[in-house]
Amino acid sequence: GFSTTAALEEPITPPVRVNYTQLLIDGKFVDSASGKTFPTLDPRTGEVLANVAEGDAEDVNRAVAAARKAFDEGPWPKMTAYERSRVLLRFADLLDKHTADLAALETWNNGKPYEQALKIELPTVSRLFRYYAGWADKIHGLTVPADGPYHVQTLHEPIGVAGQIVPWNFPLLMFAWKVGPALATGNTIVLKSAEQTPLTALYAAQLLHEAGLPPGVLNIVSGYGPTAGAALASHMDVDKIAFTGSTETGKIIQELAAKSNLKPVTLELGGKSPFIVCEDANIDRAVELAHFALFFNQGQCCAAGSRTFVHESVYDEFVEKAKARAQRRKVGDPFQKGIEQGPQIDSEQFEKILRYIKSGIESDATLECGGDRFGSKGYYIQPTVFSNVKDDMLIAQDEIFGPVQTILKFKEVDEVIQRANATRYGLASGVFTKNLDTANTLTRGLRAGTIWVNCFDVFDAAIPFGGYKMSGIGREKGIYSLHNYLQVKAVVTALENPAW
Ligand code: TXE
Repeated sequence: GFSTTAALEEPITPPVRVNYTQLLIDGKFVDSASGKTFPTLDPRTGEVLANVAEGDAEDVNRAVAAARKAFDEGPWPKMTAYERSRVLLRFADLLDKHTADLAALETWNNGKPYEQALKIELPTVSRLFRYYAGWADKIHGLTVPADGPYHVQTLHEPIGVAGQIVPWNFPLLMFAWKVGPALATGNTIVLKSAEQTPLTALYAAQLLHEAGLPPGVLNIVSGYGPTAGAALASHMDVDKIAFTGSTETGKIIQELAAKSNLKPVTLELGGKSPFIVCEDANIDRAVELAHFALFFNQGQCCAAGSRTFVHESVYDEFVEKAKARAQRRKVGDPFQKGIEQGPQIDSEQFEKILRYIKSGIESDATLECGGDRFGSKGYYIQPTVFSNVKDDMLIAQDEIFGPVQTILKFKEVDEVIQRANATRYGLASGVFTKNLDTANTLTRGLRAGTIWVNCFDVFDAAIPFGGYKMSGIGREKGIYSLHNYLQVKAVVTALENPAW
């Protein structure tokens, strides 16, 4: 029951222009060494939005050299932590001032609803920088009571030049998760944005410089993974690499890090997160939350609740309501008011999702609604719901990364724990129950980095996030992320007078 809206055929002109398209190296916007550019697209139409400087190994070399110099010669790592925090706070204020333009550019380049970018994501980004500004001057080591006549202390020092590779699903938020803790701890950075969405990282980095960031501290190289990304991961002068993206690419990153200089690696990878609805749950709320857990951001969330397990006693009612909710989902031009779902990011993801939908239809799963593209232009997909999904079906195993909800049936709590854990992933889980004992059994039994109980996608800056198993290594956000960017130095000083 979908029809193409006029807005889909005639995209709304966004209230913003593309302001920066060059690489940002040593505080200056520059062309790539090769002079090459690549097109970045408007996912509403697939048309070219802007041509962006294409960085590769040589540009990564230039950027790393600038970051190295800024680290070794300062002032950034040697500045008082209070001064660093002031830069981050001024940046957060600038983000708030530019929030409408940044949100519009994010929507234009990514396809996410403008209201979502404006009201949810941008405030989360500036909040995160304020959170890490608060940490900057509260990082300190320990005095250690060792045996013998020694005074022992640990110094927590910045790790050096951080390489950061981010994906396209939340371009600014992923920029924030990476850049916030690395700057608060006094590191310098070379960040490679995703080739699909290079624009807002350049804009934000420019604002950081306006806030007083010294040149060379944050360098942005736009470009492709196998060229610019691989050069960064394998660079001998990069001291740490942080990556968010697919599990396949995460393996490559770790391999490149190992084969070069053994730089420590943090990885935030894919997921197939269970969303478990117990028999005592408030069904209407569970339906709404399960819908949000899967369909938010066009289904392009690493934490998406992409296996909806529903207790058999409420299964039929749940499926009926989940289908009705998906059919009510407002799909259309993301700049239009009230739109809940825009286009997928690009043709590759669009085709991938349609292939999974086809595989679901060809299996014994029941297609409740959706199942095809939406409209005839751009990368829009109908909100799709499958019921009667079995654990061994491809749609229940692989990360689809699109608006495709799969609903499975369960009977016992122990059984659902075992089935929920029977995946190579372990990123997040949702648990919906009013029974405290059931909730406790599930939160202890599920093997995942985050368990949301009677809520989902709560991404406060203070809450650590990351994966068990093949969903990743390490944690981002909160106090945990600071440690990704710190070295521990033990200083052992002999005491002259053993009596001390
Ligand atoms: O991811 P890639 P893609 C999942 C999701 C999606 C699938 C593929 O299932 O359908 O991954 O998406 C850079 N060396 N997620 O192809 O390739 C790349 O340029 C160094 C989950 O977009 O992992 C980009 O900046 N870097 C996810 C970043 O890696 C390389 C978010 C992510 O791209 C590289 C995105 C290489 N050899 C996709 N190859 C999440 N966890 O949220 C690519 N890159």
